[in-house]
Amino acid sequence: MNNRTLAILKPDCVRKNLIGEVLTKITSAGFTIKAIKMVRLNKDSAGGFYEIHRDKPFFGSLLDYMTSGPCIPVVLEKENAVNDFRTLIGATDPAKAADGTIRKLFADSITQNIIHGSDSDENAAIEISHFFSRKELLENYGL
Ligand code: IDP
Ligand code: MG
Repeated sequence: MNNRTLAILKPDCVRKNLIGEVLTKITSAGFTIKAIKMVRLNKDSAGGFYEIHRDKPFFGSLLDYMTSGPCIPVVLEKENAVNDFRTLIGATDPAKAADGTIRKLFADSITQNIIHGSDSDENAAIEISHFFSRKELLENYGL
């Protein structure tokens, strides 16, 4: 499926009361919200999600951040969803993100950078299943 990606409105996005503004940026850019909920990650689930970064020096602070409060996983649909969404959110480090991107507009630091976006179609499918079971996608969201 090349038309879906997983976004996460990260805990700083929720804390800063930016849920509405960020979702408006996303839908204004042509994405459709297909599934959404608020969840609190624990260290195990956040560690599983970011398994690829386990050996990085920032892994501990990444887990502290991602478990610091509720976050909002969102399944988004659009043609070329993965690449277009990465463009919309901007570079990992907000200081390096292009003008008008979500991270440039709203993020404070390279760790607390407001939002996640999948980096490939394969990872989008894996990441969607991290938050939404097949049964849930079918029964709650008609996906
Ligand atoms: P991405 O979110 O733009 O795909 P990744 O390299 O996959 O960036 O890193 C995952 C998350 O880990 C980032 O969004 C950010 O929250 C955090 N992170 C990445 N690189 C650094 C770093 O160099 N220092 C601190 N935190 C980082
Ligand atoms: Mg990444």
